[in-house]
Parts: sequence; C-alpha cells; structure tokens
Amino acid sequence: MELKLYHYVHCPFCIRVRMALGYFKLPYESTVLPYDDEITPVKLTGAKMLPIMEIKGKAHNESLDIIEHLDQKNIWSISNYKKGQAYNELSHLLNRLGANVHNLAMPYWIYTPEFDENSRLYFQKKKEEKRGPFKNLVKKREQFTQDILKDLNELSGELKPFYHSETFGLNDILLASHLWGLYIVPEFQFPEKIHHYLQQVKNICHFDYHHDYWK
Ligand SMILES: N[C@@H](CCC(=O)N[C@@H](CS)C(=O)NCC(=O)O)C(=O)O
Repeated sequence: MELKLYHYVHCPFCIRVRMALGYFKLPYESTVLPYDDEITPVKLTGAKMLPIMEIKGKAHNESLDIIEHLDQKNIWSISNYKKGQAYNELSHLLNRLGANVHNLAMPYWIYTPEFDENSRLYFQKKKEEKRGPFKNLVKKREQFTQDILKDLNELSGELKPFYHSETFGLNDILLASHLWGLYIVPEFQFPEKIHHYLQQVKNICHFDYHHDYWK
C-alpha cells in the first residue's frame, strides 16, 4: 500500500491514524500541514479538515474510515463497531474529556514546533471564536484540570489493563489519542495508572508525538 498522511501533530483524530499506522507497522509518507494552509486540504477532499490519507493516490478523510482501510484483515470490524453501544459510550466520554482537554491544552499547543507565527495566529483566532480568549482559558486551567482528573480517576478503574478489556484494541487508540495532547501542558500530572496505560499504548503503536520534528 502506498500511503501518504496529511496531519496536524496536535489533532487527536490525526493521532488516531498515526497510532493505527504504527500498530499495523505500515510505512507512510508524513506531511504535517501548517494549520493556516487552507488550499491543500480543500484541493484534496473539498474540506479543510485533517487527517487526510492518500491511498494509492486517492484521498480519504474521516479518521475511522481511514483506519478501516488500514485494517486490511478487518480485525476491528469498524463498520459494525461504529454502530455499537461501546463506541457510543466511548464517544460520549471523548466528547466531554475532549472539550476540557482542548480548553486546557490549546494555549500551550501553539508554542510547540508544529506552529509558526502565521499558523499560530490563524489557529488562535479560529479557536477563540468558539472558546473565548486563550488568556481566559489559561486563567481557568485549574477548573479544566479538576474536571479532567475526575474523568481520569474514574477511568483508572475501568482499565483491565486496557479500556474495558484484557487485550489492546481500537478503543485504546481512540482514548489515548484524545489524552495525548495533555503531555504538552506544563504542570499537568496524569494519575499514575493512566500515565502507565498511555505509555503502554504508545509502545504498542510505536507512536512518537513529535516524530516529524525530533528526528
Ligand atoms: N470527524 C473527523 C474530525 C477531524 C477534525 O475535527 N479535524 C480537525 C483538527 S482536530 C480539523 O481538521 N480542523 C480544521 C479547522 O478547524 O481548521 C475525523 O474523525 O477525522
């Protein structure tokens, strides 16, 4: 398979795909797009949304649809999985966690090497339209942290040692992808069990967050 991934480093949906690629040990060409590049994604799929994966020259978006293509033996039966109760419940948790993780982490993500001056300003302006000024988000970091920790402490009890399971699976990719960006936040401390879990998922998926910058 000839694979070319267009992604943002901070984006949890892009991380999903990178984790799946690592899990299946599939080599791919990686392109981190600047967040202010509207032309490339629109030209490829008609929308400014990543991840986008070119498979044998054809562009695909939607992280789970992309992963379905990568799952050549259909071990995760993604079409059925998307219709099931487990996915529904996990999506609910990810939406709640994701909102708090984004509010807490976004003001810090923009100072990672994926951003330059222009893409930083573009990202901040776009996100502030929905969330309000980043400086106010930073002021509220204690509240976001507490809300995240409440979910993570509950989650600790649900790891067996993987999410609701003794074996690693797609749920773990979805969950870990949404939490990974918290490692960028100064002073955020994961509950020990969650940190250990995330490191396990990272190893299973041969995942390296800043791979494109720290080669
Ligand atoms: N449902 C999509 C969601 C992808 C998504 O929301 N991507 C965001 C980044 S996290 C994006 O590309 N946003 C572009 C923008 O808002 O300018 C998937 O699963 O791939």
